[in-house]
Amino acid sequence: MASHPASHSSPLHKRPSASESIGGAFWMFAAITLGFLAAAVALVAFLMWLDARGDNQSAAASTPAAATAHDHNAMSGATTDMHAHATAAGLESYAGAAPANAADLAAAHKPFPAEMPALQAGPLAKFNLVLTDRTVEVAPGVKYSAWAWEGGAPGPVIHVQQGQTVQITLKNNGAIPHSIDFHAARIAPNVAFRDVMPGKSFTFKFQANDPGVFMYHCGTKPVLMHIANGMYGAIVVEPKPGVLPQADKNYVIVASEWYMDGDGLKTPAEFNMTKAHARQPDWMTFNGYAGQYVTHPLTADPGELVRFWVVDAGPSLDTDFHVVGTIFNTAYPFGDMKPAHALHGVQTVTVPAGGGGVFDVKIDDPGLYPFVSHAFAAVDEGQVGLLKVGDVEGTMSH
Ligand SMILES: [Cu+2]
Repeated sequence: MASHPASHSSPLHKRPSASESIGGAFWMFAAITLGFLAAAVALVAFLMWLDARGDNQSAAASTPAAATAHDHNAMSGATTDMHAHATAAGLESYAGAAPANAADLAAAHKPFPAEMPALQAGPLAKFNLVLTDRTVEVAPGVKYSAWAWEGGAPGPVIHVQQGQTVQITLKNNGAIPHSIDFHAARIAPNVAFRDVMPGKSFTFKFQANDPGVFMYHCGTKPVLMHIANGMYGAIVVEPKPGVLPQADKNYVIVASEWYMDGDGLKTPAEFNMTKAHARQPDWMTFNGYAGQYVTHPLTADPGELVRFWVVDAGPSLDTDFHVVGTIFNTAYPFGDMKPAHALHGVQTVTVPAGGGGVFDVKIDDPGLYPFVSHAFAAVDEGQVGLLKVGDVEGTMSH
């Protein structure tokens, strides 16, 4: 794990402001969190930033996180400590579990593509979705025996334009019946969302008249288990042209929780219903893998309009979406895309389980801007990424 020269973190030093003076505690939390995620270089940047401020108190308090980042064995020790005080009947936490080579695994991980795919031309957009039982990774070295999609969890991002007819073909390659429920549809669920037997396919259509970003998921009972096992994804119904300002970058983020019966390091973990009912996840992720956009940041150029299309798949916890270092220029709470209903200049917006939200930011100063669920247990458990604005260094990917 290489350390990086001080100059790499210089964008973080720019323009000290009043907001930085109240941000010390926040950055301490962020540093600790990123340590668990083995985002060593981001940490180094944070620590250098703290050092540069001459804030001895903050720097001293961050030392354990720094040790964690530089010493894999120390990381394992921290994990053990975390377990010790998080044990209750049936609720032992595996949050933060990590193998010795977690940092290497995080760097080698191919991130889920957050970039919104292109539209299909014409009035009909067709999509093939394949459900399958497979092992996925939800954090570096942490395996989970999922009911998911060919590509893992979440399922592929579906992008259509308001007014298009959407044709979905669901193929069930899993071992038990599954189904698919599209929140973007106004359609009889007993017909369109019915169970599909193993080995069978089912096709249905709906017209995407309501713009926004919506969840799709398996709706077979117990739904809690089917969603928690990975059977969810996002569909973006883009408003008709001219309704929204043109975005330079469009990123789709699906938040979710993982409830595990083991740490997943040696053998894949499986679903734990007791924890799911208690709403005590082990990991919380953006696009299925803890901290993947810390090591592989999303990018934008300074001054570009970046639009986040966020779905919270749950199954049970909300996501409080926030971008550190900026303020939403425009927020479309709940995915209501009417410009007259939008909010401006707000800091954090809740995306409810089973709901969506759309967020525009425009950042002029180059730097690394974390995006998080600001319900901070979620950050510790993996709902954190970086938006890299401009040509700055200081990430794990280089
Ligand atoms: Cu299912």
